[in-house]
Amino acid sequence: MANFNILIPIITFYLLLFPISKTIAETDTITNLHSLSKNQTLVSKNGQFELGFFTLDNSTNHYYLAIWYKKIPLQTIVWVANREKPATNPNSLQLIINNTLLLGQDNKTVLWSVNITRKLKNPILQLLDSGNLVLREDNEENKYLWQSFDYPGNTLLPGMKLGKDLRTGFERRLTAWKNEKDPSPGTLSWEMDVTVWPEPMQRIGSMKQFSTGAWNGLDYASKPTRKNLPFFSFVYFSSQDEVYFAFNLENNSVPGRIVLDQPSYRRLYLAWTDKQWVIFNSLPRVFCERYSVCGANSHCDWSKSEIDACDCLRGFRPNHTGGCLRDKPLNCESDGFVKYVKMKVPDTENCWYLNQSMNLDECREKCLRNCSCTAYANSDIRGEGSGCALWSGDLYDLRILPDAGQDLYIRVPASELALIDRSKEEQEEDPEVPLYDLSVIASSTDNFSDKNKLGEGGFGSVFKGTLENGQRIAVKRLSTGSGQGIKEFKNEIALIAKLQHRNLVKLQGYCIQNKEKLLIYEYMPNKSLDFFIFDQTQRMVLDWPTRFDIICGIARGLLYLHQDSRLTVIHRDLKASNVLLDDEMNPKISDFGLARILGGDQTTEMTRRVVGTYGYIAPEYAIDGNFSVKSDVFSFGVLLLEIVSGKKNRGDEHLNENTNLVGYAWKLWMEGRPLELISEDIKESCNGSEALRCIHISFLCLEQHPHDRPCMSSVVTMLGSEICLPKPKQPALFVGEYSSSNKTNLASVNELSTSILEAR
Ligand SMILES: *[C@@H]1O[C@H](CO)[C@@H](O)[C@H](O)[C@H]1NC(C)=O
Ligand SMILES: *[C@@H]1O[C@H](CO)[C@@H](O)[C@H](O)[C@H]1NC(C)=O
Ligand SMILES: *[C@@H]1O[C@H](CO)[C@@H](O)[C@H](O)[C@H]1NC(C)=O
Ligand SMILES: *[C@@H]1O[C@H](CO)[C@@H](O)[C@H](O)[C@H]1NC(C)=O
Ligand SMILES: *[C@@H]1O[C@H](CO)[C@@H](O)[C@H](O)[C@H]1NC(C)=O
Ligand SMILES: *[C@@H]1O[C@H](CO)[C@@H](O)[C@H](O)[C@H]1NC(C)=O
Ligand SMILES: *[C@@H]1O[C@H](CO)[C@@H](O)[C@H](O)[C@H]1NC(C)=O
Ligand SMILES: *[C@@H]1O[C@H](CO)[C@@H](O)[C@H](O)[C@H]1NC(C)=O
Ligand SMILES: *[C@@H]1O[C@H](CO)[C@@H](O)[C@H](O)[C@H]1NC(C)=O
Ligand SMILES: *[C@@H]1O[C@H](CO)[C@@H](O)[C@H](O)[C@H]1NC(C)=O
Ligand SMILES: *[C@@H]1O[C@H](CO)[C@@H](O)[C@H](O)[C@H]1NC(C)=O
Ligand SMILES: CC(=O)N[C@H]1CO[C@H](CO)[C@@H](O)[C@@H]1O
Repeated sequence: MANFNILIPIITFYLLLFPISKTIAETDTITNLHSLSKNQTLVSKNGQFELGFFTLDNSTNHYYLAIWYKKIPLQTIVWVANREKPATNPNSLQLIINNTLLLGQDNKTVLWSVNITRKLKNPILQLLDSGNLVLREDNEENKYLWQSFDYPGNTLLPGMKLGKDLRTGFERRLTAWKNEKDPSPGTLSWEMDVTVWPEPMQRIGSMKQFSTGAWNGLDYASKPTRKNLPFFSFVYFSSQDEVYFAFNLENNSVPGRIVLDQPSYRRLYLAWTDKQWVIFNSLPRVFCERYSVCGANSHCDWSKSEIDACDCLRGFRPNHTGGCLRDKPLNCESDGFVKYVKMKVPDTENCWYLNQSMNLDECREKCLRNCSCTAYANSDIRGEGSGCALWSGDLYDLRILPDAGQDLYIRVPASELALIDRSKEEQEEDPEVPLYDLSVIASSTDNFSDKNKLGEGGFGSVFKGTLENGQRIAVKRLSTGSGQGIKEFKNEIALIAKLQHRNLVKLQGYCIQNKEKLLIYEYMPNKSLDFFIFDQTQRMVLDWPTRFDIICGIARGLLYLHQDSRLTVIHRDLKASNVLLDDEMNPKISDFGLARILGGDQTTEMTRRVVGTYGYIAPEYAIDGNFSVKSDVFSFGVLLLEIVSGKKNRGDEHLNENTNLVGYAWKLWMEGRPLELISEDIKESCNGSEALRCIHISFLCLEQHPHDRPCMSSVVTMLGSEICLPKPKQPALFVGEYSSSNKTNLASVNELSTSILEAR
């Protein structure tokens, strides 16, 4: 057969089977007058399948009546009659049909039986080439009184149905074997959940484990692709009488089956090629396929690494125990919908309405009219899409799929939509940023007098000013020199002005006159974070709850810069002195976007000028000049440790000469006493598990390789909930003293380091 990359040679355990039956005269039927003794088998007409007795382990003397492939030399059991009651006395095993079908032993013990309600005339038991064992009357060729396909074990064969008869309530489901040597039903099962939009569901016990999603007219959204399952094609049937899943094999000369394998808690798609069973697929495959792995009202992005895969739906925020909660309540009539693409639709347990003939507009209307409707989607994605499915309540098990899925519309309050709409308008029309006259600013700051100087930053000095109307402002006087022309400067100003978030300092205006370039910001009365956390007396002001709020605020501000604004803005110089505090101690990030104004190119990762601060700067940025959102995440990691410990990463008087804070924190972590890192001043107000979580998250942010660091949306999620965090590796202990032994590198680093700014 062809070379499939995913072929995995299969399973040795079937080799352990010990067939004990021998065919005497090949026949596919037994009648009323006969019975099948232990050394006899039935063989289907064309020799595809065989029924007989077998043992899994001849040491235990446990015998089972089973069906296996006749043409495949590796004995492969597809069905077992007496799963729960093995026969122990093999010399007296008999299958008797006499108005009933029963497997007895010693003339008294019934190991397995079939109930037939009426008296049969000339009953016949026949093994078909499909692998189906049927009981029928002699003259009724196609009317089965009982069939093994109705009682599946761990294996689904072509032609078998997995689903429910809606008239009688009769259900066909798969249950895995307990283990390789015990075919009795295990905990892993697969069945059709009959909701208004039926969905096949795999469970461990009663817990949902995995679903490919409901049938969308074309397929199951999240099933393996054609490439991975070349021989299998799927069938979905739904009527008033019956709902089921089934599969066909595209090439009849290649046997294939689907098996629930409890040791690995997977569903395997197996085909017989090259003289062995090969696994063509094994589900669930990836993190995102675990049932609702991100919790309620969130989605899992298949294309992202595990640590970044989960995110709340728009209009929701992380819940403390996992999953997401609505940010603001719905208003009913005035609500709107956010569209998601390439989605596996939510678990249909909360789907309350399905109509195959409605169109999308009617669907939206119907959802909007019912205040408890939370989402809608087409139920059939063929062509332009048709049909309508509506959900209520919390939404579970949403995935963003790489190459499948469909559009899904999630209800949000109008205010949330306004945020999205406004940014659309902004794209067309840039907001006016007020231009101030230099004389106005000069007089508001007493001609940039030293007494009004608030600080000296990387990009120039900052002054406090008071406008004539009494409004206070902060003026950043950019150090000129290189930089850009007036037009580029104005463009950048317009872009920065668009970045508006409650955790960012707001740009109020600018001034460009003579050789001055000034940025006018809202004034922050409570200075910057470093003023508090590193100061012997001021640090008392910030108790743990305040610090935790500040941490979460910084994370949200940074997330906005990286992801939620229309631009991707990399801060490049995040540090305690760039986090300002308003009158309620809310953190506001400052100096964002300045690297752009000063000529850095954000769109290419390489820049010749390294902007940043010793102690905060990520190694790949310092050494190679590579910056990305992940270098900001690194700086955030350092800041997190500083806020928790009240110590500076670099040059703290309380730390040993040879260690920095990151190294010290890692040492405590490895020694199992991370809580000793917590600043003495906040020990009383401190919530240990929150602090521990912060320390843990900081190590994830400080990973050596940018790819291993989480993105800010994951950081926000991790801060806000008690989800399990991955184990951190040793963080990059880099603080600006380059220990690289690579001479070439050292030379270029020394050049770069002249422009790396010393922390204030
Ligand atoms: C099969 O078993 C029956 C009873 O156990 C015995 O009478 C018969 O001789 C056996 N036949 C063969 C071919 O072993
Ligand atoms: C099973 O039976 C075979 C043949 O009788 C014997 O060689 C083998 O050792 C037995 N295996 C076990 C595990 O008892
Ligand atoms: C089959 O059923 C008939 C009548 O119920 C009974 O007389 C007969 O003994 C049964 N045969 C066997 C083999 O059980
Ligand atoms: C089973 O019953 C039949 C008929 O009653 C008898 O001939 C046979 O010896 C019994 N077999 C055993 C193992 O008890
Ligand atoms: C057959 O009927 C008996 C008595 O009604 C019941 O206990 C048994 O579970 C039934 N067996 C099957 C396989 O349905
Ligand atoms: C079906 O499988 C057989 C055996 O592997 C192969 O020779 C044949 O080309 C296949 N047919 C098709 C249509 O793929
Ligand atoms: C949020 O968490 C609480 C427990 O802290 C839980 O009771 C509630 O169901 C969760 N809400 C959602 C939507 O998951
Ligand atoms: C489905 O929608 C169509 C079009 O709106 C409507 O005429 C029909 O009555 C609906 N069917 C059901 C079962 O609600
Ligand atoms: C509104 O939705 C709920 C499900 O959340 C459903 O039970 C109810 O029947 C719907 N009401 C109308 C008028 O469709
Ligand atoms: C401000 O300072 C500049 C020189 O630094 C000087 O030329 C100017 O006259 C001063 N203006 C005021 C109002 O003090
Ligand atoms: C040293 O740096 C050069 C240039 O970046 C690189 O090609 C080389 O692999 C490095 N050597 C070591 C030992 O890191
Ligand atoms: C701790 C601290 O300095 N808090 C101040 C923050 O700013 C407000 C408004 O100026 C003051 O009232 C607080 O005292």
